[in-house]
Amino acid sequence: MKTCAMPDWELLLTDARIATMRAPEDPGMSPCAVIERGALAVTGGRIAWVGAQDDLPVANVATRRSLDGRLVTPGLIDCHTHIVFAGSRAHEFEQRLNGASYADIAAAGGGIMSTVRATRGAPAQQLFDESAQRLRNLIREGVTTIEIKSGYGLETLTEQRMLETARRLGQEAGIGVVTTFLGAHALPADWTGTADDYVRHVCEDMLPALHELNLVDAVDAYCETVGFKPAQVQQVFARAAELGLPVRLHADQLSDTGGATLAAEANALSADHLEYTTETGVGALAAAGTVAVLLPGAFLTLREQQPPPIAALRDAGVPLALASDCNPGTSPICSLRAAMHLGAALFRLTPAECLAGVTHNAARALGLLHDRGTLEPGKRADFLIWDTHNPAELIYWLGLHAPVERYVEGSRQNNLA
Ligand code: DI6
Ligand code: FE
Repeated sequence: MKTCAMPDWELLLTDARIATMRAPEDPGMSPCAVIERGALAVTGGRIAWVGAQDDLPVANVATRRSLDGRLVTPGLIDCHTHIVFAGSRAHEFEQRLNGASYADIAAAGGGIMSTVRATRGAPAQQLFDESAQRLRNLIREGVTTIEIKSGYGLETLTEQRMLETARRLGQEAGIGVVTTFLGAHALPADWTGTADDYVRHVCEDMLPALHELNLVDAVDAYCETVGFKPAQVQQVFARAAELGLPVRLHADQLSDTGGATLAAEANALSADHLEYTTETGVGALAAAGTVAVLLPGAFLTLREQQPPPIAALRDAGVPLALASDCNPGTSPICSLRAAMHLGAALFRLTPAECLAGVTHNAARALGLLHDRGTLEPGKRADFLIWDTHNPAELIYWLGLHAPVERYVEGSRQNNLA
């Protein structure tokens, strides 16, 4: 009779409270069910076994350790960031506190173009060093995968340098990086042609060249009155589709431009911001399975009054993700834990929804849920061990409860300098 060989595990952690963040069988159940006395086994950078300790199979285990009841979650995923840029816009922050609007500052040559000028002028090492400081902060909080956008070059060479910097950050920090091309972020002030000419340049020159260099994992655009029109975004999305690249969209942030519907019609992985998305947009997102990425940092910084239609999105079953949107203009918040707290405090998400928003649903927004975002056998062994027992503490507290241990692909990450 064939006896099944005993599994060989490199690491077995026991006596843990494990929030696997896998989808509940019953959609009405919390996404943050905790295995009270759980065990987690790791081999070859992947999760080999996870479950109730009483159900553990007999196995050959190289290293076994008790966690004495500590909480274990999947690594955190920041699915919407602009962390690669040079320069500072702190002076604009003061101007806005003194009453100047975001549009006034942009019209006076500030705003995105201020960061574009600084980024174009920054040598690669300076761009890397300034961005690495922001990444270290996010990793210290437990980020194990991060999405990083271009969009402060608005011409090919600087967009290339931004995306190369993003790739290098992932390699040197040892975490997952997903790059997103955002050439359609703003019309560059020095562009001599029309917006349509610039969009054609994005589609015919910039995107193909950067894709050829294997620097682009997804394509994004800023669909907004101060950004690009739906018809222009559709051109960018059509080009992305020709190149076999997935899309995501900055949608309905400052006005209802039909961005959510446009994203859904393009089968976008995600539609992001959504403050002004209507019932029609919500229905389109639900039908397409597009993830709603909520960005409360920008909502807070811009002192927005209208939150996204959270209840409608929830009732329609649209997956809700949360991200830092870390950027120098509208979300100078280099903290995914702050985004989790603001998701609850400003958007009334539950603590369980906030944690699902930076794990399970964030992985889905990046098209990576098959590989990470939950603690399930076969997935990347990206996980965190916390100094608290209760997941809600991670949303409730700002500035408290850093992970005491961080694992990426089963390897413990060294403490950050
Ligand atoms: N939406 C935003 O809030 C940021 N970009 C975007 O598409 C603004 C970025 C900046 O102001 O630098
Ligand atoms: Fe953004």
